[in-house]
Amino acid sequence: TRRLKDKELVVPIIVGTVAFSLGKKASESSSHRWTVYLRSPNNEDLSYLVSQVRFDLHQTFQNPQRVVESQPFEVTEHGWGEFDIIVHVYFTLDSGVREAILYHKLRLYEDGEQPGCKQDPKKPVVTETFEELVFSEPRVDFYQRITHH
Ligand code: SLL
Repeated sequence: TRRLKDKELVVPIIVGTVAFSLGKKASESSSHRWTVYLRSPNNEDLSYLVSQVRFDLHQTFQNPQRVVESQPFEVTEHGWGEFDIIVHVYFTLDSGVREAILYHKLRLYEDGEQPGCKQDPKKPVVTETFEELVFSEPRVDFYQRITHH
């Protein structure tokens, strides 16, 4: 299929984490419950563009490569430490693009808080990384489908 030589398609996207302290229910290997997610800035369903997401967690997790094949693109876990999550975003076939790789640091503590400090279990720590997915010289059909969806 033909490509649009002088065009690029830019899609804003967000990777985020939300973490809750387990408070009194905490154990040594599980001080927090957290969720990592891929979302659209306006929270629209991403299925028109994203076919699958793989979240690569720290090697201390069982089966650290977590594949999510439908909305919502998110993984919830229990853990004790912060680390960089690698997010592989796979696109619908008509994009002609295999994947994009994004990074987001899981934060369990606010700035200035020390690991092990007392945290309110009702108060989440939320951080988000804003990204732009750029499809340069997009396929004609793909470009029209995405811009008109
Ligand atoms: C550190 N860079 O060394 C970090 C790594 C890894 C956190 C943190 C595993 C939980 C489980 C978990 O939370 N790993 O055992 O299921 O501090």
